[in-house]
Amino acid sequence: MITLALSKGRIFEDSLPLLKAAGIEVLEDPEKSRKLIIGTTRPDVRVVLVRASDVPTYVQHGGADLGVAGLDVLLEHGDGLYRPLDLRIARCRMSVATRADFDYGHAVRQGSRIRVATKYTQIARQHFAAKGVHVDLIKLYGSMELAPLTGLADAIVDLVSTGSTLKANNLVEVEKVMDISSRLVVNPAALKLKRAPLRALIDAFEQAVEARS
Ligand code: PRT
Ligand code: MG
Repeated sequence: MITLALSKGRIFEDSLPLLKAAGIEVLEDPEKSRKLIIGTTRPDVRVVLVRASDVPTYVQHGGADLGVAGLDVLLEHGDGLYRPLDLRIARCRMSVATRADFDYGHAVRQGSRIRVATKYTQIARQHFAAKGVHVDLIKLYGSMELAPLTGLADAIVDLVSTGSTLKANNLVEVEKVMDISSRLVVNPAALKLKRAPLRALIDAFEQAVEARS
């Protein structure tokens, strides 16, 4: 049995066409069913539904053989996964945003100090360290847009897609940190034990990604 970990929402939706190209269709709609394990048209392939940020944990510890997770989630999780393939789905960018009246250019001079609220502390720490800026990181789990508006922080580091969430909260995107897309990650031990079927699946995904771009 091959177990694929996906999260509900955009990653699940965007993975469906890739699965289909690999000859796999899921037998249930996770938005309608409460099931966490979903069968597929391939009797030896099943999908487990987990929180987006739990995908690397499932794959790393063998709860799933492979999974799809955003680069943001993978960078925050750290190492321990074989990361073979950029699926180019669920694309967005990681950016710094501030209030419009905040002088970001002045705040990020070499040696200065800035307060940044984010869910993505590893990515943010790395980004400001590379600029030589001291950063006081404030870990949040959601509604980051509130932080600059309430005075909790000078800036946020968050994912941006259309930009409408920032706009609705009068925040300005002042710097792109990196482009984000989702990756197929594989458990290294599973890749040895189930080499042939996993390799075939990864190759099929790869061809589907190539065909779409
Ligand atoms: O929701 P949950 O806490 O379970 O987990 P999650 O939020 O990590 O999952 P999900 O499904 O929302 O996101 C899964 C992955 O999709 C992320 O890890 C990203 O790699 C990717 N992705 C792509 C996004 C977006 N686009 C995106 N726009 N993830 C989140 N957003 C959010 C963003 O955080 C912000 O709040 O959408 C808002 C901004 O959107 P715009 O269009 O207003 O700019
Ligand atoms: Mg979400």
